[in-house]
Amino acid sequence: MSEKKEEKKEEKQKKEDDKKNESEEDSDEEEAKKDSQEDNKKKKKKKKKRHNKKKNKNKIKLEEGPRENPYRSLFNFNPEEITTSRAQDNSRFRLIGDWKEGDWSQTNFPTKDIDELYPNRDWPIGILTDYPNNIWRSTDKEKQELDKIHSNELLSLRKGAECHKQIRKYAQRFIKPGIKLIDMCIELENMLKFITNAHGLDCGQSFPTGCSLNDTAAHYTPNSGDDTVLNYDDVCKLDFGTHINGYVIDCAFTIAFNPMYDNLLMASKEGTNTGVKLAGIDARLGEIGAGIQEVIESYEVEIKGKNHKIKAVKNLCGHTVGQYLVHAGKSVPIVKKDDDTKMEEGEMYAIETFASTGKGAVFKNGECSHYMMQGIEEGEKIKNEKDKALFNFIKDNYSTLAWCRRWLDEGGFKNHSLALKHLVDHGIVKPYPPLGDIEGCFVSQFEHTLYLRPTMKEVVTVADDY
Ligand code: HZT
Ligand code: MN
Ligand code: MN
Repeated sequence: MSEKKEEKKEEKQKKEDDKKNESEEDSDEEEAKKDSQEDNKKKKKKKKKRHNKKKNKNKIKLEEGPRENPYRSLFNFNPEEITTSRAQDNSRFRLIGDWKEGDWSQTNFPTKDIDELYPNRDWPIGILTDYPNNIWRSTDKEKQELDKIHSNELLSLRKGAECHKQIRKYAQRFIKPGIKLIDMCIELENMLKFITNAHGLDCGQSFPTGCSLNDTAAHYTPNSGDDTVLNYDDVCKLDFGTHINGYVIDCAFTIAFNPMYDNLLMASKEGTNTGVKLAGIDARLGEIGAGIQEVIESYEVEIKGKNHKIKAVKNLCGHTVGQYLVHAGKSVPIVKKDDDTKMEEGEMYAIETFASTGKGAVFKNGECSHYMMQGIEEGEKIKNEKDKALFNFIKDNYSTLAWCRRWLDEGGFKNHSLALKHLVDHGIVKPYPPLGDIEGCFVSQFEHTLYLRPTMKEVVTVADDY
C-alpha cells in the first residue's frame, strides 16, 4: 500500500470508528433481550435523550451520502420482475427455510447495496445468548465497557453478515438443477460485489465461492473452462465469505434437491447448531468436538436403497477468524479430541461441521483452485518480472485473504500457471486443494460465524434459511 493510500485509510478508519461508537451506544440490544432484563425502564428514558441527540448527528453524516456503486451495471433486471416482498420460497432446497414476509426495504431482485439498506448503520443484531456459566458477564459494567471498546469488530461482522444473507437469498433464487457451477459462482460474486460495494481491501469477498460436490467436502470452485453442471442428484456445499474492514464472515449451507439426502443434511445442520450452542468463553475445544460428533453420528441415511451410517469428518474443523484472516489459529474439532484449549473472550469463530457417508476423513483430491498468501517477506525478494507482477497483484488485491485462479484470469493474469507455480514452490503462496472423502460418497456441511463478546455470545449469520 502506498503512503498516501495508507493515510487515507487511517483517516477513513477514524471516521468509521467515530460513527461506530455512536451507533453502538444506540444499539437495540436491550430490546432484543427484553425478557431477561428488568431494570431497563430508567435506562430507556436516558437512552431516548441520547438517541435524539444522535439522530441529529447522523443526519449530518447522511448528507455525505453513500459511496457510488460501480457494480450496479453488472445487473439489468426487468423492472417488471422487481417486487418489494421479503418472502421467498426455498422449498426446492431441502432443509433450507423459506424467507418470511417482513419489514425491509430491499427489492427482489436486489437493487440496494448495504449502505442504501442501512443508511443509519444499524445493521441487524445477531442471535444473542448469555454464557450459561457466566451470566454475570451480561450485566457487568467492565464487560459492557469492553463490549464498546470492541464495537468496531462487532459492527463490521454484523454488516458483513447482513451482506451474506442478502447475497445467499439472491443465490437461492437462481440456483436450479442444470446451472453451470461457474455461472453460479460468477453471478453470486457479482452480487457480492454489488451488495458490499466492494472496494479494494476495505470490503468485499473474503475467500472464493466454494461449491464442492458430493464426495468433495471443501475448497472446490471452478477454474476457468470448467463446465461442470449442478444436477438434481448432487450435494453441493455453497461456502462463501464477505469481509468488512477485513473482519471475515465465513458461512455455508448445503444445496440438495433430492429428498433422499435429507438425513445427511440434517446431520451437519444439527452438528453445526450443536457446535454453535456449545461455543462460549472457557468452553473446551475437545468437548465441543465430542458434542458435535455425537449428534452427527446419531444419524443414518438411505440413499438409492442402501443404508449408510453417517460419520463426522474427523480431519475437518471449525476455526477462529481474524482481521484479514480466514483462519486465525485455533481449530474447533468435530470429533472427540484430547484438546483442553479453551475458547476466549473476544474471539470470532467460524463453526462448521461436515457429515459423510464415506470414511469420515478427507484427502487432497483434484485440481487446485483456492490459494492464500503465506510469506509476504519472501515475496518482496522475487526477481523474475512475471512472478513479481503476479505477487504484487495478489498482495494488493487480496493481502492475506484467500483467492482463486479464476480471479487471476479476471484480473488480467490469463496465463498465470507458471508464475503461480513459482510462488507456490517458494512458499510465498499456499495451495488449498479440494478435500474429498472416498469416491462415490456424499458429504454435507453447514457453517455459521459467531463472536464471543465480553458480555454475551452473538451469532451473526443465522437467518430464516438456516
Ligand atoms: C482455507 C482456504 C480458503 C480455511 C476452513 C474453511 C472454507 O479448512 C482450521 C484451519 C478458505 C478458507 C480456509 F480459501 N479453512 N472454511 N470455509 N474453508 S481450512 C482450516 O483450511 S480449518 C484451517
Ligand atoms: Mn467456510
Ligand atoms: Mn470455515
